[in-house]
Amino acid sequence: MSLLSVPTRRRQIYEGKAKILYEGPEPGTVIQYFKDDATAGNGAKKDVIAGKGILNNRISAHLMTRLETIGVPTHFIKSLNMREQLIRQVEIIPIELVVRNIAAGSLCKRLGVAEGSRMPRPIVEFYYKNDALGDPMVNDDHIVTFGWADPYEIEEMVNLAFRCNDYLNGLFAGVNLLLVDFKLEFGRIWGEQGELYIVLADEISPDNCRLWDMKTKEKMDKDRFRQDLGGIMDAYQEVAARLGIIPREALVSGTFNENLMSSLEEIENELSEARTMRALNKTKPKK
Ligand code: AIR
Ligand code: ASP
Repeated sequence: MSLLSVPTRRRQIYEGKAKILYEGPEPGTVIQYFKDDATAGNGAKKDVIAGKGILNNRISAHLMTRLETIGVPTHFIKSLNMREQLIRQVEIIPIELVVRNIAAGSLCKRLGVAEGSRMPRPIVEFYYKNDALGDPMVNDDHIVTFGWADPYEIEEMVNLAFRCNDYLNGLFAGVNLLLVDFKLEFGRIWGEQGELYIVLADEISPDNCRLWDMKTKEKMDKDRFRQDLGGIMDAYQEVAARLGIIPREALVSGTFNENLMSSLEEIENELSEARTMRALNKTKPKK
């Protein structure tokens, strides 16, 4: 057992449906722990999918690191172990941004559009992040009027969401996956002079992206759980394998090879070290 996997006593800041946040080692940092819990219908449906947290931790670390390379600021600092990542402490903006390229899910239910129809341009929707209310859809007037975010913040979030969409569409298409839609959350960080930064937060994984196989249109995301299609772990593992973050040898149908996965921590941290260097060069230019 590596040192990293020995549980330590830490203060828990928050427990959500799929993740737990703990106080980080330094001020301004937080440890994000990925649970195996899956919920749908605002918690009405619940299960534990062994290994899901490990895959989502890896997939999210990978995608956030890639997004940093195109200049999208994120909360991700580095992977710590199979289930945990070090992130920047942010104040979460209570708005979920959903970007849709192809009609699916609640859009089809609400508007009677056929699942699978491609929209002429991507659609962005806002939802108020509030479990008690079931995350209702809102517009920018609601967001500003109720003080959840100001117009500049909304503009920045929408711009970042479109950049993520462009980049992730290409990245997934490269591995024969169709990015149908996805949900993003953003957070605020204040700099030393009181300046505000909006950064991508939460996670990007098959829990909050709809991903279909390009050819067969097979669903490879949380809809397998929501719609009782089975094969959730196989689908999540296939996504990770196609992205090149777990080797095909690590795939075991219906479960996962924990030993092989733990040997992959180094890969992710090589990536995040490269990212840290880029960030340093940017904030501390040589004079
Ligand atoms: N989503 C929204 N709330 C929670 C999540 N995970 C994601 C879904 C889907 C997109 O947002 O995973 O990718 C749109 O969801 P829906 O249900 O509005 O169609
Ligand atoms: N995560 C939300 C829930 O637990 C919505 C979903 O993903 O379906 O209900």
